[in-house]
Amino acid sequence: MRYYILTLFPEMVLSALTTSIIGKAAQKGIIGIETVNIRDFTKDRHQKVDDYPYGGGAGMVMQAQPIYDAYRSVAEQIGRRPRTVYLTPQGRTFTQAAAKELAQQEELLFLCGHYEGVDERVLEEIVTDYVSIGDYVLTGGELAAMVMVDAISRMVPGVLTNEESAFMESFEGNLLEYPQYSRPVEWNGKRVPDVLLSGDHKKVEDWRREQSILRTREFRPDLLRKAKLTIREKAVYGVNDRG
Ligand code: 6GU
Repeated sequence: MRYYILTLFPEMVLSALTTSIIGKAAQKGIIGIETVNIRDFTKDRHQKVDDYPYGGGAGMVMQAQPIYDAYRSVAEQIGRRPRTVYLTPQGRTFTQAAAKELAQQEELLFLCGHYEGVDERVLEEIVTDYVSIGDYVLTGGELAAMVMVDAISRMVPGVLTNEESAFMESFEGNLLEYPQYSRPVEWNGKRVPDVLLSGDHKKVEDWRREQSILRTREFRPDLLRKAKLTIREKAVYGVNDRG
């Protein structure tokens, strides 16, 4: 997987993506992360990349030409037009399923917008996917691109260790994570649940499963309706198709 991130703030994007698990994967060459500074492609004498919106109104609009030329430099380098994601609150909401699907690509290009928007004509020319990371508004697409690169990279073979992937798999199936405890057995007057000290693996597994279901029912009843529960679990926890 190689990522190409078109942005006016390459340092911001690289600061997060050269650190921790994603940074390690990049160092090992399992993923590649390349930022492309849109400003490097302006033909404006004053290095401007934005202008006033036709029709009036507040804010500035990022112009088509620098973005298109930045995109073309990437397409030429890789010899084809890459899957191109435009980060926008008007896009389809990013999900784990979308992360898995995008992780199958050889390369992904992310276009990070700023100001009030991007000239529609260049979007029509290059964008294959309009994606939002949730129902709130950010000042720019960079943080959203960073979120997506993190979530997608976890799905790329070799990025997580075996232990990390096994841990993750136990939380699949639309259930939230069970609570975790470590030493000491008593902290701040609170004890670790006895079952976790019992050494009975079957009991521990059953307790964790129950905790996952109870938490999901409390915090994300919408997920519980999609979760894979046994008929018995549905009866015990009072889950039906309406939740
Ligand atoms: Cl993808 N971009 C921006 N600018 N704001 C957002 C977003 C994306 N997703 C939610 N809010």
